[in-house]
Amino acid sequence: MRMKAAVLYEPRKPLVVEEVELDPPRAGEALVKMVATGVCHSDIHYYTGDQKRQLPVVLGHEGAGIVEKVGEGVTTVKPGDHVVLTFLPSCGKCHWCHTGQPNMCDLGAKLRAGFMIDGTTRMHRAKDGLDLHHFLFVSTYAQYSIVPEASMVVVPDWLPLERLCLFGCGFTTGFGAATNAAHIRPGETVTIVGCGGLGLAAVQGAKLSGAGKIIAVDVHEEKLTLARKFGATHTIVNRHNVDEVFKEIQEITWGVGTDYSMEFVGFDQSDETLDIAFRAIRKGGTMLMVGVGALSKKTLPISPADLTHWRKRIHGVLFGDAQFRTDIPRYVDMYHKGQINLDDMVTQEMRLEDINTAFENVLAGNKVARQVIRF
Ligand code: CXF
Ligand code: ZN
Repeated sequence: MRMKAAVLYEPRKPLVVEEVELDPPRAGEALVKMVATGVCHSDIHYYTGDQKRQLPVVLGHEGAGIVEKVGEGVTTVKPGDHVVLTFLPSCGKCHWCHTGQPNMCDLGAKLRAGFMIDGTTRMHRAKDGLDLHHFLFVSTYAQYSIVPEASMVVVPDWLPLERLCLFGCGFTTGFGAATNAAHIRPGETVTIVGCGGLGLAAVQGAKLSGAGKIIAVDVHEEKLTLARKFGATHTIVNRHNVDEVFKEIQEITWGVGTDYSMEFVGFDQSDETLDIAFRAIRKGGTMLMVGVGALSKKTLPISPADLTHWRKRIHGVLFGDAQFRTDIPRYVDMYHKGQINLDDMVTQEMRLEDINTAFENVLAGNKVARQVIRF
């Protein structure tokens, strides 16, 4: 079938929205009509070329849509089902899925190649048949996508997919970092560095967990205004002076530091943002590294002696350490009840044709929490 997709041919060159031929779903796959996709900041690593992928590629990994057709052997989704596409697959069969770590599923090893699980592509440029690569098995910057059963979670059909799509990556990552990985208890304190889509979801998770102090740090005042709306009790503008930020955190916590810090800065991650997160925590506190920084960066600005002397912990968190097959339906229910606010996280809605503007907005940093493309 023919559809439109946004294709990245070269790093930093505008994506081309063009006609693409899509093959039918094979065994274990489904054809999904995309209804909405969030523009997650992680795509920018591939756009800038900091992280390499096979090109040309159809990016996008925070989508939701409706199943139109299923391939052989598919049993957990059927035509008509509304689904959230998850940026990580979970086969339900491997060691990791069986030990409560679906974010570590063995299928993840096949994501980097840019093909479907069987090592082939379903997407070809319409005008000449040129093969296109998939992204994280979901390629959501397209009107339709072939998606493995392992990367779909069925959701109710009466809630807007323009909001539920955020559960496919950003919301689950940030909210899960606060509630699964940190497991914040009532009265505990947290510093959140970076208040984009993930950081704001973490603020919501911290608030719902009953955190005593939620200190949000960002370079952009607009994002701190949003953070306060979602429940931050204190906000600090990072004016690129770590000592100043540290001093403010010390004052807010009466010289103790926070129980947790979480770093969500992503492609702008730097020694500065990591240093803030490390210094923010108290003796024995835990720093969670959630945002994915540049692959080229190989060092942390942290003195091993300080780590030991202060008995601090550093913990990597992937996809919010979520049990996403059961957590996403739980979050859907919380959204339905008004406990989770997705509506105010979406600061712009756009069309697929606006994808390059959306990327520019992400790079500008101050303009958005989450942009959603509606098909
Ligand atoms: C990222 C993790 C690294 C690959 C791309 C997606 N996660 C969320 O944005
Ligand atoms: Zn993402």
